[in-house]
Amino acid sequence: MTFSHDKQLNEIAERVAAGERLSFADGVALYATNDLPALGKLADLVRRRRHGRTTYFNVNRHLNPTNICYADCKFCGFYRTPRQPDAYTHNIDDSLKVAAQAVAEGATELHITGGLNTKLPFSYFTDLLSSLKRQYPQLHLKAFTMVEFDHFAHFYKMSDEEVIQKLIEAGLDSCPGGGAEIFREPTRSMICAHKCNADRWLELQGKVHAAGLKTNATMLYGHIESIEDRVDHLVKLREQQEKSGGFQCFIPLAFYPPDTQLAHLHGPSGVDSLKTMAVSRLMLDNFDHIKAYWVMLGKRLAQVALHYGANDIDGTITEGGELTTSYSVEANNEVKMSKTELIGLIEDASFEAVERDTVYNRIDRPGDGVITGSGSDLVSDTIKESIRAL
Ligand code: V47
Repeated sequence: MTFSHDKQLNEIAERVAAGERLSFADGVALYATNDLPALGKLADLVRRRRHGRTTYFNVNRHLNPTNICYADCKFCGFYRTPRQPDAYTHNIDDSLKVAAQAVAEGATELHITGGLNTKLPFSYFTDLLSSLKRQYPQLHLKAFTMVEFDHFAHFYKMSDEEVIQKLIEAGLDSCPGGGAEIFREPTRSMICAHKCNADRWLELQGKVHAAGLKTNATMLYGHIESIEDRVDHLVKLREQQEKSGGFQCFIPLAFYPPDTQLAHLHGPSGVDSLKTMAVSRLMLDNFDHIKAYWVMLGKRLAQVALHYGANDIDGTITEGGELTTSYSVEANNEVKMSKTELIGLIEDASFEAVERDTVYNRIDRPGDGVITGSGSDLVSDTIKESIRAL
């Protein structure tokens, strides 16, 4: 029996089996296949070769210090102009309260990003980090996208290196992957004209990696971009990883249209999201981790995505308590999930749930019932054999 009825997918599968790097044309061909299960199987084999049955999750909390932003991105439902009634900027005490709640809920990480707010001095951000670090030294501070770094450098007239150094001195531990959107022009200018361009986003990533920090990368898909835009985005990330090597994780972000200037669009279908997860795993051969972000995918599709190349599942996970941040594709804008529910989703998909810290060290909490293990027994000797056996 052959791997797929899609001849081109079979050829690509052979090359994946041989450990060859896929080209831009291969990425486009992967998207074009109508054999979704075979595409998923191929991504799953690569995922299992790297991680076995392990699926990581992290107990974290998002903190958005301000929603005031001048960037006016067409896809964003979060930002406000300063005069809008629900515009806000947290003072440090407000942020410390969020951190206190996060710690009480067992979080090991705070994910901090916000709007480009020209009313704030740079010291607001360094004070925020240093206060959080002083009060909660156990919390990993994953903060600020490359778009925010670019804004800091221009607006506060500092070199990139100065910005990075001052934030690290204040307590910055790593950076999230936002602001990448879609790199290729003219799409990027059509959806986020006032954000830094792709070269700048990638240049800053290189500088942050050179300073010794790990970062993540994202891609916002399912709006006005083409398949070629997406594959170009993945190839650019792969090239940057070859140069600077500090990306730990890639997160494809499914566009959620309500309350945005693109609310007339539908967002990606389930099939499109699963294809995107699988193509990301196959193209990004130098990224260890591919994350399913359930807040945008929905819990059920995020669970299925674990069979399409994702080895990490993310979104605020809590032991309880009220959360009010952000918006979600889930019914009732549900942006939280208990640890028990998340572990259940992972195990129900036949994977092993492993709690991690931000930099992928395993966390074993006594008595929390997390089953750990490499799952290497389920990994075939070689991916080639697996494909041939099908
Ligand atoms: O850059 C904005 C995206 C990003 C919408 O690094 C939207 O671990 C969908 O980067 N529909 C910010 N997406 C979030 C982000 C992230 C999320 C989870 C984990 C990590 C990580 C990073 O959210 C933005 C943009 O691409 N976004 N608006 C929307 N309407």
